[in-house]
Amino acid sequence: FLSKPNQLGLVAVGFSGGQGKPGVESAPLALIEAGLIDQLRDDLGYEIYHDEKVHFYESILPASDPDHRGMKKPRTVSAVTRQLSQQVYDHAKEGRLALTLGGDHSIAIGSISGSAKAIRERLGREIAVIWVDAHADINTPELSPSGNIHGMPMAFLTRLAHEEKEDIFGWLQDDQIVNTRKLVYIGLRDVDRGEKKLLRDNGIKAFSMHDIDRYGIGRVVEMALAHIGNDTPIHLSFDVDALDPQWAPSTGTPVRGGLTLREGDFICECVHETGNLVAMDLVEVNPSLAAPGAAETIRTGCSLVRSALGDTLL
Ligand code: B3U
Ligand code: MN
Ligand code: MN
Repeated sequence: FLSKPNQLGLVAVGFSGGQGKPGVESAPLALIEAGLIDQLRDDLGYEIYHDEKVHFYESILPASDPDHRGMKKPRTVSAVTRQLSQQVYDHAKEGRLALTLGGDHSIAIGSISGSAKAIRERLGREIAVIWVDAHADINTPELSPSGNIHGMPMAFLTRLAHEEKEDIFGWLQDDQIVNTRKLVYIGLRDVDRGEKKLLRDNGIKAFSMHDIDRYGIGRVVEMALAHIGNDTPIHLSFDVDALDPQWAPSTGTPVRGGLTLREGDFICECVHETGNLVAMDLVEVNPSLAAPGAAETIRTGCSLVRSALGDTLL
């Protein structure tokens, strides 16, 4: 599905406004300083398209941003994701693989809407989303226990949540929306009551840690890929908190009982092997939390991206 499979479009997003803890905005620089871009260029052979900066979007942030429907910083998150959507679209429209380094998970509203639109225009196809996370991030504003928009991106991307106001995600057009049948979760273990009902009522496919214990990661990935179909462009949205805190302690909402590093890398390797990956997000690395574990978490993040982009063990 990529017309230029060896070109990688990179967007570094220094954004933390989808949740309350500062520090996650410094992850893109930390990942780059750990050598991620060099590894992708020198070891995996990608031609990297990157504007050489981390975006903080200072010039487009609203002066005032009161809560709306319980959402915190709705206009800020909306403005940033709208801009990011265009950036990812510009890469994906060229037929490049689009890699977004966050930032908190609210930025997926931008990255996924951008790749969905580009793939529709370029190929007339719907993308599938593989969402790897401890959390389902599909709260509607009314269901959300926190008001943090990083717990809501999949609700807006599927239109389970809708808002008319142009400056609060009203800019999302039909061609940027994801079909609930093309969404699959892996790694869930901290899902809110309202989200569970939403997943059930809408028949959304989800593999929890329980499923991974029961079937093993091999069969779970097989079933997840079978669900979306083997001829479908894939956007992989990877929240580092899917991994056990042992491997990714420096993240805003760590949840025990998660994936091992190998299980995380394995998911990414299998997605790469499909040949259908068109875009990836890596989010929720927060180098300022659990400071002793920051370096470990950054290493984990680099490993996940390399695995999805074609690094192999042999
Ligand atoms: N589901 C909760 C908690 C949460 C979601 N995503 C993260 N935490 N990282 C919420 O606030 O929506
Ligand atoms: Mn998430
Ligand atoms: Mn999460």
